Amino acid sequence: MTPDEILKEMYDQTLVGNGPRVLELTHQALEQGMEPQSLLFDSLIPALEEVGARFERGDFFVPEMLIAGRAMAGSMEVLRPLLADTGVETIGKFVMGTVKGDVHDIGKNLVNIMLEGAGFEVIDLGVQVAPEKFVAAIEEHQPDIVGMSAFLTTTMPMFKANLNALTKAGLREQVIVMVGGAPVTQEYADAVGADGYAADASATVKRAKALLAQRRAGVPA
Ligand code: B1M
Repeated sequence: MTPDEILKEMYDQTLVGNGPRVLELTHQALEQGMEPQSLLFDSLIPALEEVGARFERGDFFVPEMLIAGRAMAGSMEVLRPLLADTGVETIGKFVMGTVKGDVHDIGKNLVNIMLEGAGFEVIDLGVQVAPEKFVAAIEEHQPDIVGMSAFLTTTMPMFKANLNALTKAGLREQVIVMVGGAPVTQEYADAVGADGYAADASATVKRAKALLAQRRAGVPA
């Protein structure tokens, strides 16, 4: 198969949630020397975007979203070490989690992979992370940055609840707070009082590095 044929079939098979075939194509693509980034950005992510569009139109339902998500996650397990293993020095510590009430984790996991690839040590708290769990993790790990993902308009308000919990615990000033997720915008991030927002995984890395450099230079975020 040519690289274009692989990307096309991987897209189609992710769309229908054929995990075993997506995994097979992932291995085949890598054996042929294709770039892991290309599999992600030219096939897997566009496929999930289409899944979302079909869900909105009522052509797909939750089970279809679930199996498509699983198909992508299976491939990401193979891609993870290739994307993250750049051998760079640790540049900072990042605590990351999806907010309470929200089970989406594919986007968060992709952000984690990119952060690790850029040299951040990432402590992943998983999904449905309650405010008190963010507080406990900051106390335990003393990260430079805490990252919160929300993928539903109904769970975005948890950012504010988390920030309030950090303030109450006396931790707000010691940690940079970044937020993100499909429905989140810069305006929303500003409104809840987060220090940083990014729209996708590579933008998160850029923004995290810039915020860290600012903080280390003594400039408030
Ligand atoms: Co759900 N879901 N889902 N879903 N799901 C969305 C998010 C939705 C947009 C679909 C749609 O309607 N078009 C919609 C939300 C609408 C809204 O509120 N605005 C939706 C809905 C409605 C729901 C349910 C409510 C459905 C239902 O039950 N009726 C339900 C909610 C469950 C819950 O959480 N309580 C639900 C459930 C699910 C599944 C479990 C079936 C599954 C999740 C599987 C999993 O994650 N393990 C699922 C899926 C797969 C999706 C879609 C199709 C794909 C999500 C995804 O992985 N995208 C999604 C549609 C879509 O996004 N187009 C949808 C690929 C991923 C790489 O992108 O997640 O955007 P993304 O992550 C990006 C950025 O957001 C950013 O970087 C990431 C990488 O580039 N980013 C950050 C993420 N975190 C960041 C943090 C940062 C910075 C950037 O700083 C800290």
